[in-house]
This record gives sequence, structure tokens and C-alpha cells, in this order.
Amino acid sequence: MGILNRMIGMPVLASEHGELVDLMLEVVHWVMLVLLVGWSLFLVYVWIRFHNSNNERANYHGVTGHATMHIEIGVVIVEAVLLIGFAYPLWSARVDDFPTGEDVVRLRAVGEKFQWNFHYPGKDGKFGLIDHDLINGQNVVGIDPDDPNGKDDFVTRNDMRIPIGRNVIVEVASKDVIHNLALGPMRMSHDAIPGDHFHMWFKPTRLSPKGGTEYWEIICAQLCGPGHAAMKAYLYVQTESDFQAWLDENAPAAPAAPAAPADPAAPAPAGGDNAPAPAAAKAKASGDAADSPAA
Ligand SMILES: [Cu+2]
Repeated sequence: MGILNRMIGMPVLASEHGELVDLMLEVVHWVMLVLLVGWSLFLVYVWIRFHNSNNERANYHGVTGHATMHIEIGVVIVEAVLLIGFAYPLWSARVDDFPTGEDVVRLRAVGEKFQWNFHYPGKDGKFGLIDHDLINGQNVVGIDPDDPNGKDDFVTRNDMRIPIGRNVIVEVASKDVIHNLALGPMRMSHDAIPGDHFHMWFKPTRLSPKGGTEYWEIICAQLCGPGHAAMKAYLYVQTESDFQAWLDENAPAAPAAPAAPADPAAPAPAGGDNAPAPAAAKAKASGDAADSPAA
């Protein structure tokens, strides 16, 4: 298994549910390949069998056998099994069975032309309240400075980090146009639509390259404007200890601390202009964003 997935160049697989996604892709492509070859052979047969030189008079009876109908019914059954047996359960787990508990890693991904802002709730695990009216150059996601829950929130630019082996819930939102947060190795993506927010979840099962010190690219999967192609971000799946160290490094320590410049120690991937800038907006925030994904 996996031959066709390798041929079409699927990115590395790094999430738990992703195995089922890849299995479905593989099976669907095999079914389509069989159909393509079968129908192509049938077309060639029809060209020859019903060529003018073989049939000087039109046939007014048409097809009399039932073979094609049986084949069609077979195709419908296979497709129904794929849909009901694989696709629905997979989709249902993504949209219904959101993980709960202390162990879940939560973050927000806010798209804008042309970058991703990742809002982390800090050590307390609670997001500060956000308010669109508070968005400015320093406070890029509009964290309310009066909300105590947001005091340790921080925001990174194009730099998404998650620990291996824990469930992750990402809230996807947009500040301007429709973007799409596409995490290829996680086999997850979701549109970011202005005026609304959505949740997606997954469990990373594999460190990003070089033991989590290098990244996989995150792309915007909706054509969002002239800078769309440059709207890349960086996904690090780290060990738990590396992730905690990164949180310690980025979460503002003392309440009401002045917005300190971002810590430059974070490894800068060879990404050119778009390299992640951790904690681009360590604005103070607040609020009870106990923002449950359950819709
Ligand atoms: Cu975009």
C-alpha cells in the first residue's frame, strides 16, 4: 500500500488520524485508476466494434446485455463503502469528538494578508479576551489588556509550535479575507473566514525534522491576494521539554510587563523574510477565553 500516495508526492505523515486519510486517498486513487483503465478499454472497443465500416446500417436495438449495468452497480457499491465506511467516520471524529482536559494544547491561528499570527494562551492555558477594536500594529490579534487571563498570552508571527503526542485544538480565524490554514503533515486544513472562527484538532505523532528543531511549511490554501504565494508559516512539532522551554521563553512572566521585544534566541529557519518572529506582539491580554470548540 502507499504506492500511489508516493507517486502523487504526499507530504510526510505526522498525525494519528492521518493514517486513515492516507488509506482513503490510496484506495480512492486505486478505484479511479481501475475505472480509468476499464472505461478507456471499453471506449476503444466501442470505436472498433461500431465503426462505420462494420455497420452499414444503424442498429435500432442498442445494448441488449446487462454487463454494463452490473459493473455500474459494482462501482456504486464500492463508492458507498468508501463514503459510509471510511469518509463519514473520519469526518465525524474530526467535527464531533473534540478532545477535552488539561492535556489539550490550544492555540489560535489568525490569518491576515499575508501572514499567520499564532495566539498562545500562555502558561495558564486560558486565552485573554479578544476584541477586534483593540487590534493594532502591536496588538495584532486584539487581546484585551484588562483581562487577567491574557497577561501571559503571546502571539508569534508565522511560528507554530506544538508538542508531540498531545491533542491539539487550533481555532482558525481571519482578519481580512478568506485564507486556509493547511497543515500537510497533519492531514488537516481549514478555511479562515473573516467574521467567524472554526476549530480543528489532531494529534501529532512525529517530530518535525531534526528532532523538532526544523520545521514543516504551513501554507495558505486559499488564493487570498497578490502575496498569497509568500504566505508561508512554519510548523515545529517538538518534544514536550522543548515545547515547555519555548513557552517559558515566550510567555510574558510578570503581569503588566511592558511588551518586551521578542526573544531573538528562537532558531531562525532558513526562510528568508518570512522567518518566524516569535512573540511579535507580546501584548498584555486578558479575558476568559475558555473557548470551547464544541459548537
Ligand atoms: Cu492567505
